[in-house]
Amino acid sequence: MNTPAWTETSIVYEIYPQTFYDANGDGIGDLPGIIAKLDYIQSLGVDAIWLNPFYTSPMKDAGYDVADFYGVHPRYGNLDDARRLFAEAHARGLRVLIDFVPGHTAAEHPWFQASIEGREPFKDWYVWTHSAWADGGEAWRAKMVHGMTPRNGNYLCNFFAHQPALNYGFAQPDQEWQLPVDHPNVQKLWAEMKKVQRFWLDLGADGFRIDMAGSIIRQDAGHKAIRRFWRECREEIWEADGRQDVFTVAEWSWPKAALSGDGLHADFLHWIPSYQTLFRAPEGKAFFHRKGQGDISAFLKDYLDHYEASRGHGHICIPLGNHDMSRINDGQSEPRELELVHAFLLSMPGVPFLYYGDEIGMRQLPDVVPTREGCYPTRSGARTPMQWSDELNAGFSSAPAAHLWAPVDNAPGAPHVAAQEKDSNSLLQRIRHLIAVRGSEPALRASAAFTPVFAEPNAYPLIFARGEGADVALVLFNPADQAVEGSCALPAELADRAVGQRIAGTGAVTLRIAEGRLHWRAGGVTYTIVPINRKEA
Ligand SMILES: [Ca+2]
Repeated sequence: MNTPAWTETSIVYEIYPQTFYDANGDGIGDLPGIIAKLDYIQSLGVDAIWLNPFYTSPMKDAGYDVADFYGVHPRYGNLDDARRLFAEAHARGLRVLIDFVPGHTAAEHPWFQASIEGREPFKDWYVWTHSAWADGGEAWRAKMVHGMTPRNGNYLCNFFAHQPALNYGFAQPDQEWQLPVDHPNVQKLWAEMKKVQRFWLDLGADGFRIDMAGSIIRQDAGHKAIRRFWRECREEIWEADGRQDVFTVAEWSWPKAALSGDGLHADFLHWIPSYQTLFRAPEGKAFFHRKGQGDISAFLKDYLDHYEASRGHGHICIPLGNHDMSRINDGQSEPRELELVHAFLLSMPGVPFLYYGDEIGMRQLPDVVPTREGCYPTRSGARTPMQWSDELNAGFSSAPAAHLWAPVDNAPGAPHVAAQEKDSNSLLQRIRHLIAVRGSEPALRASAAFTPVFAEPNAYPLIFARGEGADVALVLFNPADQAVEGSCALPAELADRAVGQRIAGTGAVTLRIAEGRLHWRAGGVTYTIVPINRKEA
């Protein structure tokens, strides 16, 4: 496997720094606050954390608009705090992935200001047309920003207009303003962005979640140039200077392109239409919904397509949630449903990523949350402060509520850590158990085989097998709120086995193997993870 060995059993916990824990009482979470909560994170049983950006930034996109890749925004702390966070995490056996945002900068970045002024080499570090009257033609027009600078040209932006795209070159340039990837100034940007990575690894970071990793090089049919960039990063930075365990996960969402075995180690899979059919389809049409009107087949077809093409080259990570999506708890979810989706996250191949607060069932807040720093709905309702206790501001901050970066969910019954720590059957405790099972069960390792057993269109349950040889587990999910019963033929490799004791699950589920067939009976909203062993000869 072309991934660091530690990722085989690893789970990553995503932290949104501004709303995790506020150590100095100014209403905004910070790096010392994360350090203060490392014991809690360790207690979950996760192996690593991913921090959303904490770079110097004008904060028009909550830090995804970087003004200095080598600096920490003062509201989060400073470089010494970052260094201490890495060291304190390592002391607890936790690794730290930071967000690397290679595709663009803030318009306030000194490089962009130098680019506007036409200074070498920065003049070519952003994508400019050659005249303020040239919009680049139909393919580019929509993302060209006009009339905002004195430079006689228009610049390409990636997302918001204040995020000018960095210029990694065009693999097949076809207009005069499009520079090739081997243009000397473009290559100087490549070198600089490798230097950024080396800087943070030297400071103690263990890897990167890479923002929009698939789109930094343009007109790149077959993804050859972009794979070259990430391969060079791996050779020259991630695996250089004695480093062995650096882990990178792409926000690309096309694993069969992203994972080549010699570049990026992992890719999220969430920007495909069928992802929506898993958890968030409207009107209860998601597969994981108690209405039982979902269909797993579209997602599974896409998943297997990427899985088979990328197997052995890296991990596919299916997030339940992140800072860009609505929370998995839409406000209607029951704890047993939330346990089920986490069991899915923790039983699929790849590296599971857990979004802060989902482990206690924090709710998506309605769109009344004020827009701040580019957090438009529905992002805003998923970025509210972590709920630690029933104290002031749910224990997130000692600041007056009006000073908080985002409002706290203070509805009656809003979940918090302190209460769930005391309840042995809470969602938090059940997810802790699942994390422990995931970490110790060979059949659930990241690259252990995935074999669908029963996954029919418009039907429940979903049953698949993980692992091979001596270590195989069957996993069944029945998210529908009605019992199911049935049977199907098993693949030959699985047919001559006996069902063992279940290692995780909820509700009444029975599985039986007889004469090469699997028979199941499962109550509503249930799941089971159970080893199946070869029969004694
Ligand atoms: Ca603070």
